[in-house]
Amino acid sequence: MSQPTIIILLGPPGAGKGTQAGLLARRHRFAHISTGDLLREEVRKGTRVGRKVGEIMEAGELVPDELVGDMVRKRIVSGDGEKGYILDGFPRNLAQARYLERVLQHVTVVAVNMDVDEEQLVRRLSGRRYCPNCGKIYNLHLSSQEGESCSACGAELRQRPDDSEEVIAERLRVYREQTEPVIEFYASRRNYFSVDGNRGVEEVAGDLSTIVNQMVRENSSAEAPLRSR
Ligand code: B4P
Repeated sequence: MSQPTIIILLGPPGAGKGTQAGLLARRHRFAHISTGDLLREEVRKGTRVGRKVGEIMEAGELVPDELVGDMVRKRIVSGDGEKGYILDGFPRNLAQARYLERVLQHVTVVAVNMDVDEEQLVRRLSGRRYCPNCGKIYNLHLSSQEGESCSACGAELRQRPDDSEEVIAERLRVYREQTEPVIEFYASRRNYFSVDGNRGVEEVAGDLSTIVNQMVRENSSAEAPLRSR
């Protein structure tokens, strides 16, 4: 059996990482690991850690590296992604990138940066809504969206607390300061790609699928098992 491929989606908040990771995971039968979703689940459970995480996210800051790194490592070594994993939102700073490199050995890592203009990011984030009942994501600026209720279950849509104008500005500042250097980290390694994320969802998905197909093909002859430490 070939070893799993790890696809890392890089890009600023609102670049469409979550949207594209979901599509790619379904189309290519990869496991989708979204650190944002894992953290929001922790908040929803209302644990002590969850309450602390909630405060950090609502301020637009990054949650401590050890907590997020451990969540990702556990999920990868669980082995649920037979073909591979799509990492959405991780790594978000250089410490997380170095951690991932340390824990994953003999695994093909592919990093794809989704490049999107700032004006477009703010528009997307401020228009994002979610269904508190079934979790479906919407965007008020996408023409297919009508009204403010969920087309799947009818619940009233909500805005994430970190999608307010003030918090968006802080998240973009944190991105420029801490996450942008991660692009350089991967650009100097093998298997780095960049796609124009300003286009429509399907166009971007087409480019990403081409990359995934190419990398899975190249990786299919590898025999080494996934190793983590
Ligand atoms: P995340 O949940 O990762 O979310 P995001 O960066 O806001 O959005 P993403 O890029 O996934 O955009 P999406 O597809 O939803 O992070 C939230 C917070 O969690 C962080 O601020 C931080 O506090 C914490 N966190 C997460 N990971 C962490 C880590 N590793 N370390 C520390 N802290 C961490 O798209 C946005 C909107 O645009 C949607 O409404 C979508 O419908 C729309 N859209 C998508 N693609 C589009 C397109 N092509 N055209 C038009 N609209 C589009």
